[in-house]
Parts: sequence; C-alpha cells; structure tokens
Amino acid sequence: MGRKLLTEHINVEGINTFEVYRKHGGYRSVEKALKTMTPDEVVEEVKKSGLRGRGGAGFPAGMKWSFLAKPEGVPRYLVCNADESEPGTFKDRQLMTKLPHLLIEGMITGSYALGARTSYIYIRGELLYVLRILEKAIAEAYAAGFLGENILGSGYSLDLHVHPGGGAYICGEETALLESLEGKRGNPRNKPPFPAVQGLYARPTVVNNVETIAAVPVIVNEGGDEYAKIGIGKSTGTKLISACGHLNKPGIYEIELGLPVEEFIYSDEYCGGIWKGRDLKAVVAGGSSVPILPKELILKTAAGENRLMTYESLSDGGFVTGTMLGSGGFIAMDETTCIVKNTWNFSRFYHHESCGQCSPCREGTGWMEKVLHRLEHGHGSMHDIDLLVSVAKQIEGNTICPLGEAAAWPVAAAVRHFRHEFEWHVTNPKEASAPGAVYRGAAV
Ligand code: L3W
Ligand code: SF4
Repeated sequence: MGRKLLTEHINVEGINTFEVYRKHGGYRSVEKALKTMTPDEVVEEVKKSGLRGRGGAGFPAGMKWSFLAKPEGVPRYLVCNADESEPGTFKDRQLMTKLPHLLIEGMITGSYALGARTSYIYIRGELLYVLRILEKAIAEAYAAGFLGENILGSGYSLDLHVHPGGGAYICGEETALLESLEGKRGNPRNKPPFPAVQGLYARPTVVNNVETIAAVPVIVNEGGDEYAKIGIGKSTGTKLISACGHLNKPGIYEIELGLPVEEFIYSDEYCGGIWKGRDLKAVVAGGSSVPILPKELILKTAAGENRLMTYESLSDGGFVTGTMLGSGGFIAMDETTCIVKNTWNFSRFYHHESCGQCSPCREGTGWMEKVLHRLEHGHGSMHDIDLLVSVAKQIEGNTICPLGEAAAWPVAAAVRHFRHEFEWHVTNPKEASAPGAVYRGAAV
C-alpha cells in the first residue's frame, strides 16, 4: 500500500472545515515556517524535496521558487493555477473540493517563502461551486488568524483571493492565466521573460499547480529529505493520477512515483484491470496533450523494461516510443476504441481552444480537425494520413505556447503507432465510418 501524503484524511467527515482539518494536524506547516524558519529555509526544503510541477511540465518547484526576482520594494506574487481543464485530468478539483484547507495552508506557507503579501487562486470558470468552497474555507482561515494582518503574531501578513476564469482552456497556460487575472483576454505571452521575472502586473510571480502547492505543507512538516526518499531518481514523492476510460475502477489515486504502470492498471488496489474482461488497446498517460502509446509500449519500454509511473520512465524513448507523465490524466482505451475517432475528438477540442494568436496553431489545429473528420467519416485518402503528419510537424516548435504542440503530438503519435487503423479507414470507408465500427486488425 503506497503512502498517501496529500489524501490521507480525504474521507474524514468534515475535513473541509477548519475545525476538523486543524484537529488532523492542519496548518502545522504555517506555524513551523512562520515561527521557526526563514523564508529561504522554506525554499531550501522545497528544493531538497525534489518536488516537480504537477500541472504537466514537471519543472522543479524549488528551482522555480529560487528563480523569483526580488528587487527591493517591488511586490511579488504567488498564483495558484487551478484552471484544470485538460481532458482526462480531474485531480485538482477533487483536492479543492474535499481538502480546501490543504491548498490554503500550502498557499500561506508558500507565500511566506516567496515574500508575497497578496496571493491568488485562479480557478476554472466552470467550477463555481468549488470557488464557493474555497471562499468559505478562506473566511475560516482569516477568522482563525492564519490569513490577514500579522499571522500568528509573526509580523507576516497575507491576503488570499480566489478568482474565476471564463472557462477557456488556454487560461491554464501560465501567462494566459496572468493576462486573464489582470482582466484582459487570456492570450499567452512570449517567454522569456518568465513570470518569475515579469509576471502578474509585470511583477515577479510564481505560478504553481494546485497539487504542487498542496505538497508544500508535507514537505515543510516532514522535511525535504524525507519527501525525497519516496519515489525514484528525479521523480520524488507522490502523484495524484486521475484514471478514466475503460477501467474497472476509474477514479483518483495517490500513487508513489515509481509504481509500475502494469500494477497501476491491473492491480485491485488501483484500477482493477480493463472493464468487461476486454483487452487494453492504448493509453494516454498524462492528459490529452501527451502522445498516445499502444498497450505494448505503455507496459514496457522499447528495451523491454517495465514502464514505471515516473517522469523519466514514461518519457523513455522520447516521442518515438515514449510519452509523458504530464498532469497525470490517465486515459485507458480498450480493444474496441477507434483510434481515428478518438484522435479526431481530441483535435476538435484543441482547434476550439486555440487562442488564434499564431498561424501554425490557429490554422494547423483547424486542418488537422478537418482531415481527421474526413478520415473518420469515410472520405479520406492515403495522402491525408501523411498530410496529418506534415501539419503536425509544422506546428511543432513554431508557436508561442505549448497548446500547438499539445494538439500536434497526439496526432503524430496516433499515426505513428496506429497507421494501419488510419489506412483501414481509407480502404474500408463504409465499414469504418459506421457507428460502433471497430478495427480488429483486418488486412489493409
Ligand atoms: C524561470 C526559466 N522559469 C521554465 C518555468 C515556467 C513554467 C514552468 C514550466 O506547460 C505543460 C505543457 C502541456 N526561468 C524557466 C522558468 N520556467 N524555464 O517552469 O515551463 P514549461 O515551458 O516547460 O511548461 P508550461 O508552459 O508550464 C505545461 C502539459 O503541461 N500538459 C498540460 C496540462 C494542462 C493542465 C490543465 O488542465 N490546466 O494540467 C499536460 O501534459 O502540454 O507541455 O512555470 O515559467 N528559465
Ligand atoms: Fe494561441 Fe495556439 Fe499560439 Fe498558444 S500556440 S498562443 S493557443 S495560437
């Protein structure tokens, strides 16, 4: 049984209230940090922990914190990215709904470490009910003296606000989020400058995912070295995985990084295998933005080693035979899944969500959607399959933000690993476009 660092108390009745959360050891990290540690010492513990960003990129959190510019007399901010919208990813919503005080505790301890006096939680627009849960919990924290002026008599003061987005996926990209928080259209900015230097209102800002910030109390309480003992190599600690698709037990699991993928899919402690006794066909392991892998390559690397739930093992083989841990949105597809239809479905999403600033993304996502629609509906040609790969290639590396690549990589990977299925759609247009059509390895 793996350790549960974030979710140990998630099912305790009333844990969303200050009183019950506090009884279970809540807010200890605030007391410890503000009374016994300097801000730099808190940053040092986060560095030692090896914690990596849980939103998708996996950038080392302590390094990001230490990049924060600290010019004299200039305000700086901690902003929590709670704009969870990645298809297949639904872990942050659960954390905020059930453990709102864990996030608030992480925000206070993190803001203290960074020297922020005002901090924000930017929450996805559709999650208004979660925003209300957070606002209630924030009011409780103010009433108990953990927010506001002179917290616990330490001389440190912090105001924390929750701000809803308008429901655009692109506002989960950190610079689009900052634009939106400033009241503007959520268009991503060019980087550099990174937010650590010029972020919210052009001030130094750290943007961290909900799960990243929720790990800070554990790290401060237990110490960075203890946290780093869990996991393998540069993948330390635990990770929330939202598992969905054709699984016997879809849900949100806190796993120790390093768990074999096979165990995660098939053991009763986690997903309990593929539903209806069917076979697994493919997995998207880190949210819809990462390359899809067929069963053989998600269970084992090309070299035949067991694939592990770590940043390194999942990306072993690059994008030829590997993928990414990403945000931990684990989508399992059984043998009846039509890969062409699934790829078309994802591409519709990215086309719809592209902000339209750069031509390769704006036009390319549209073209990929059109071509995939043709193939799925029985009007495609063999040339279309190569056209898809060519459009995907022209997007890669030519856009302001990662949305373009998030749209391109999965398409390129689907063609790479399931070309036979795309070809079958061309050679069997009527059969392939019929409702419920399943490619079962028929000759092309
Ligand atoms: C200062 C430098 N800071 C990098 C910071 C940077 C950012 C972080 C990671 O995209 C991925 C994307 C999606 N000085 C720095 C620096 N930083 N160099 O480090 O940066 P980056 O550019 O590697 O990634 P990103 O822009 O944060 C995120 C993938 O995640 N993804 C998306 C999931 C979406 C959700 C959602 O629903 N909201 O989770 C899933 O895989 O494709 O590749 O903070 O500033 N020199
Ligand atoms: Fe907008 Fe797409 Fe360019 Fe990102 S890559 S800035 S979403 S057009």
